Amino acid sequence: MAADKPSYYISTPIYYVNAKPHLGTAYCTVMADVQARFRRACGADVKFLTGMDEHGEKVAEAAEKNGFATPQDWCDSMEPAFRDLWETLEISNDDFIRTTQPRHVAGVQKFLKVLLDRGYIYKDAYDGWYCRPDETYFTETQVRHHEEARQAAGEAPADPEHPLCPDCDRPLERIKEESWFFKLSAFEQPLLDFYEAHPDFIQPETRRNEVLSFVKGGLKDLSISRSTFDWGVPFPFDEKHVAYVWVDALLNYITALGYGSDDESEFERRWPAQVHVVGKDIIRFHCVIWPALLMAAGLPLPEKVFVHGFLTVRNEQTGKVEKMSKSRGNAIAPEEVIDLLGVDAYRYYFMSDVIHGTDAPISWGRMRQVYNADLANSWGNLVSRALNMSAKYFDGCAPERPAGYEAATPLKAACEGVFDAYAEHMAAFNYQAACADVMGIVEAANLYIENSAPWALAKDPARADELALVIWNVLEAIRIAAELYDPFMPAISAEVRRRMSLAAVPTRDLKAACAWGGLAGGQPVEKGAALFPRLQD
Ligand code: ME8
Repeated sequence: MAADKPSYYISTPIYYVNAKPHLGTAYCTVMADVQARFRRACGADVKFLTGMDEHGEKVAEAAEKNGFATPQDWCDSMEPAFRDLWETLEISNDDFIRTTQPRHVAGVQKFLKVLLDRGYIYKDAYDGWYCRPDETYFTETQVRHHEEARQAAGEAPADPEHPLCPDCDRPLERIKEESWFFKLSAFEQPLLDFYEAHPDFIQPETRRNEVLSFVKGGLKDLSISRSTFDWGVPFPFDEKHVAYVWVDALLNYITALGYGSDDESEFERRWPAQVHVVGKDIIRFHCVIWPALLMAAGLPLPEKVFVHGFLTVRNEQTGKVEKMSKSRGNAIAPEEVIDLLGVDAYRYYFMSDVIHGTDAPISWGRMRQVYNADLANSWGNLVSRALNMSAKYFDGCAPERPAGYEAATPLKAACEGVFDAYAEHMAAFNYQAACADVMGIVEAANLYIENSAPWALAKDPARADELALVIWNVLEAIRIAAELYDPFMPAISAEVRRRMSLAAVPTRDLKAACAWGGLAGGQPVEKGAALFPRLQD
């Protein structure tokens, strides 16, 4: 750990253990991974956290239904599904937190004590609506408004005993039990003041507006304990109660840094997080409840919550576009897409073709199209042609960096300034634009090859210097593009560098690596097999 480098702490949601990861969960995890890799390439001391959310009534029920002796056994049996997929997808997380780990339980208990000592929790009776699949409480008013909206849209009235969830439209349950409450209502104004003072806290802007209007609508105190089951973190001062699963889960972001342990130095060094990456379904938890809990505990708030949209699929029966989710039974397994595209192209497709703030329909046709156009025909083809020509004309090597390498060429012009634009797009999670920046280099290189026709130059010994300049220019552009593509396609970039006898690992100083002239030349190069074999339509 290098204390002189700035810490960059980034997280994904911790996923529910009851369902295996699918394209949606993988989408969020890859998105955070790309950012983590980019920040490392820029020299930051990155901590990238993901994990599993293991407590709650649903988990205890699933364990029983699946014939496991304990909920813990059930959670343990699910861990490989997550860890293995993340490894396959080249997810570079530095830590993997599970909410059943002692380090997490200790942190949650400390936090609850802090809330009690600071006067922000109290015991009362809860009587209200609860969505079990979403683990979310709803007020009478929220439920009534939703029902009115449904009926206004011509839908049949719901069973009054089980009105429908305002978020997911599944039946709610009435819950009556003694509960600890968090004084969320005390944070309405402090939250509004915070959003105003930190306009970048919630991104994109549309999501920010959604949160603002929710908070302005008024906040009610939140039930944060359950006493009718025991699969959760016990309240240290009232063992009959376990922490509400969301309060438990949100705290993972600090317990993973050692909050509540004997050594809180990492917590002190890395908190607050630079960004939590989450889907739009859990925006209120991350942008309202989490900041309020932190304020109540006297802790700083994360710098940013980046909210992405959903991958969607069309329901063949109803014709409606739905969120892809395991519980709706419409989820596509990541393995299916990996079989078609391979891992790096999978990552590239979801990161370059989906605008990360909005919902995106998934289509196999579009995946093929993007793969063939961007990867097979443009990037892969460029690498093959260039390495092939270099090996052929320069005796298995790259030409030496020519004396006039600093002179203006179309390719040098195409590479200059790209880092700045790319870095800005990456930092804003605008991966589509960042990939387009790199594609600009790739296209310029393919065009430059066409226009300078190295195959013709190679026939004329008097033009050997010109040939060396052209091939060196193309290899230099490939070197730069491979570094810029590395966060998206780490294995392919590593393979390109290997074929060019360059460093095995990506750069830690991306800006410097993108400066024109870095390729010394003279080293062996290898054409190798096609990086992206063309897919049939
Ligand atoms: O909510 N498209 O866990 P979860 C895009 N345990 N992203 C999707 C998606 C889709 N169709 N479906 C899921 C939980 N996701 C809690 C989180 S954090 C303290 C606790 C992604 O397993 C998206 O990022 O339901 C969403 O927010 C997350 O998975 C929810 O995962």
